[in-house]
Amino acid sequence: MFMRIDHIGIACHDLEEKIALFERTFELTVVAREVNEEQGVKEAMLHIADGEGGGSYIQLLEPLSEDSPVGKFLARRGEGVHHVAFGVPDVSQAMEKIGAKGVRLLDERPRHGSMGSSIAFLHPKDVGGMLTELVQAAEGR
Ligand code: CMX
Ligand code: CO
Repeated sequence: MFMRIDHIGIACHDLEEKIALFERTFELTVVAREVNEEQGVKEAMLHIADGEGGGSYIQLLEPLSEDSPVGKFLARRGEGVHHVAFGVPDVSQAMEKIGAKGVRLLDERPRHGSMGSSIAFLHPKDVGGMLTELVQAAEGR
């Protein structure tokens, strides 16, 4: 069902500072910057590799407010890995399949993700404590 790891989401207080750190340390390149009001984040995607079905990235996330998912995470746990996103060919189909196994879906329907993708989240408590995102990349990416 999963094609690949699409991205690892990392929560941070200062997006510009962490972009500079990841560029300097791993020689990665920022390929997209976005504000996603619905998800409550300002974010940057840093490209790692291309593969069958799409690329893989590091997603750096700065919260837009303290009561957003990433804002709450930072207050409780501090900076670090926030979620893992799996690339799937069809996000609605993956939601249906995984939901039928008793895993709680945090989204009733797919939402807008980075770079034109469609995304949905699974409850971390139902998948071993790892907040999990399903990503269907935009056509042609
Ligand atoms: N990873 C692992 N566990 C997490 C977690 C995370 N990122 N966030 C919360 N949890 C845990 C909490 O520690 C808590 O555990 P305990 O009960 O043992 O303390 C439990 O989940 C429930 O937490 P909560 O108090 O209900 O936490 P929130 O109200 O913050 O909700 C969650 C958590 C996952 C439902 C919410 O963050 C959510 O809906 N996330 C999906 C959307 C999102 O994260 N968007 C930002 C990224 C956007 C993008 O990638 O594009
Ligand atoms: Co993500």
